[in-house]
Amino acid sequence: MIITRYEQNPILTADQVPFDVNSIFNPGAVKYKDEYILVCRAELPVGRSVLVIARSSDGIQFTVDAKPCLSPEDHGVYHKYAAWGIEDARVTHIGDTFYLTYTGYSQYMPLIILAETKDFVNFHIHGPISEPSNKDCVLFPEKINGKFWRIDRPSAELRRDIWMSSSPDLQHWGDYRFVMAPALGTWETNKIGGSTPPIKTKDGWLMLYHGVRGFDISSIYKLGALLLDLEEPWKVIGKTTDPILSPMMDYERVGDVNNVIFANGCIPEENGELKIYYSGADTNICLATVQISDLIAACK
Ligand code: BMA
Repeated sequence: MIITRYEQNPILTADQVPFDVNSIFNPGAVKYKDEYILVCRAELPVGRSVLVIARSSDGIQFTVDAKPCLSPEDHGVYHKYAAWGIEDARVTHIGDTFYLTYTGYSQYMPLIILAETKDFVNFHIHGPISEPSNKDCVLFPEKINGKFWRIDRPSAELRRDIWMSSSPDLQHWGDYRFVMAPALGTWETNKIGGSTPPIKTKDGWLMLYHGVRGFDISSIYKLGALLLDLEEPWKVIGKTTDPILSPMMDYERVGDVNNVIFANGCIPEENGELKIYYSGADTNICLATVQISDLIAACK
């Protein structure tokens, strides 16, 4: 399968952020009114993250907003669940609203927080939609059989599997179902998690996921893809065996956390190309492109 890194990667680094940060990485991605929007995680020098928007007209050259769009302090009564930072937003367009699902990190351990915006200027925070420990939540962009669905990754003792659940209103969740476990003894043997919100194709829901192999001194994060049944989305109907993107370039190998490729946003284009916004080594933002049809073929 042909996946192409943008030649001038990384496309965004800390020196392009107009306020003091240690790093900018792990962006959610969406198109809004002909603009490419990245909802990026910016780690402040103190070591806690906020979310900040970067905007672009061509999907390659981005300008970062002067201020964060969401900070732990914005969370009111829920602040204590986000006090150590907010991380890794996934953005899903449902109807006329963009929903953000992100990690709230605190002494209570990671949990999932839901917020929404209609214009990427004003945001409304709904609050936690899981207990800890849970992260990597992606929403499906439309109702399936009359209900909203999400994928997440609860952490149970010794298990890091992908699960899903449904909701009538995006706030109250139930109908929990197991989706997929790591393929043991492979690149994803230790844990997996949903990366990007599922894209509807005639062959199924196409979703990127990440897999981790842990070693004594480090872990290696790689990216894979899977296909879920359109009507019964807890059924995995296809999956890449090999990773589609593995740390290889210096900007993926060396950084705050070495050997990490992590993606939580991608944008499908009308010409069939998928723009994958990903981060190298928890330090920067990069771009890779692939044909959606190639990705689907690789899942089968
Ligand atoms: C995961 C998340 C990501 C991070 C990755 C690699 O658990 O915390 O934010 O990119 O680890 O360090």
